[in-house]
Amino acid sequence: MNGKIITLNQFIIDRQNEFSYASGELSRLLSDIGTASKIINREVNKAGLVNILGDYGTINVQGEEVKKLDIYANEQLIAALSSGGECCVMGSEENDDIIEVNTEGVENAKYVVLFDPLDGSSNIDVNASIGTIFSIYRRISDGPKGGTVADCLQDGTEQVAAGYVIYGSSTILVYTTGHGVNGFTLDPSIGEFCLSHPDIQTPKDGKIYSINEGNYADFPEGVKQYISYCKEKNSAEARPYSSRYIGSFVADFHRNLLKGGIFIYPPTAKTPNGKLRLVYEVNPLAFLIEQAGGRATDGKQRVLEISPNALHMRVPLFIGSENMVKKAEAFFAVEAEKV
Ligand code: P6P
Repeated sequence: MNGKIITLNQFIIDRQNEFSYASGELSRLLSDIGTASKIINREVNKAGLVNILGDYGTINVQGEEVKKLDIYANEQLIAALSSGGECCVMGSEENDDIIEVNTEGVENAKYVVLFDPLDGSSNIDVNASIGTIFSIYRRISDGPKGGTVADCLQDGTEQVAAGYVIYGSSTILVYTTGHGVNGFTLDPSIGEFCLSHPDIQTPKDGKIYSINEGNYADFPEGVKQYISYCKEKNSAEARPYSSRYIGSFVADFHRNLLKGGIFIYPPTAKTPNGKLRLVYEVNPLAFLIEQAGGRATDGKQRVLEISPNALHMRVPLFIGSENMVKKAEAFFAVEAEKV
């Protein structure tokens, strides 16, 4: 990159001719998400110091204890997206129902944003990486009021943009508008996300598998057999692979995106449809991994082609390096046929 600093906002503007539909509005929307994530980052970095740790005391729609940072991150994103004027409706992991936006007096807001404001929040208190995930669609409902549930339940193939922010040893924003995947590292000294990972392509093969083996007893037989395959000694095929599982989807995804690997959250007795949510966790990262040359399925079909039937719908997930996901699907399919 010949040492020239390219900020996120410069990059968005330079590339906005890539999307024909309301390009200026989408640029502003992406920039607003970048700004909100800088504010979230500031609080995440202070979490150990400021009394915002600990459980907020409420239980969210997922039945999980809500940490104060979840609420804070949710509020920051809702505020940024509500005031920007580009968004007509939102969906959040933290809100049971859609969040309508008052679009009266606003040139009809053209976009829909779904997000998980702070994924992996159980890791907040132990200083492990956590992340924000977002997914952007065109509005399909007619104005003039705010958007509808139908706007929020479009197939993943309809996404116009998607990305995540990982709050880790550094804070990195990774996004796509369907023309490749690019990553930007926050430089705190200038308060800007700067292009650091241009045109990310994920390796077709990898040596890392990410799955919570604590649920092994409940896994489908095909998944158990794939795990055994990962553990087998076969030096010609660089096996056994390494097991890496942080318990924070964005962190596990980001490592596998850059190094190659597979992340699996299969059906279990406790989560018969898997744990991860299709609309605001799986679809955005599936859009990214396909743009980076990888693959994302529920073990059978592309997750981007699964039609959401509810805002918090869960799906099983196999995501990562194309050849690894295909191998896992083969084991999964053989055993599924026997059932
Ligand atoms: P388990 C965090 O709560 C999360 O939604 C993802 O970030 C993470 O990958 C997954 O759950 C971890 O779930 O059941 O392995 O603890």
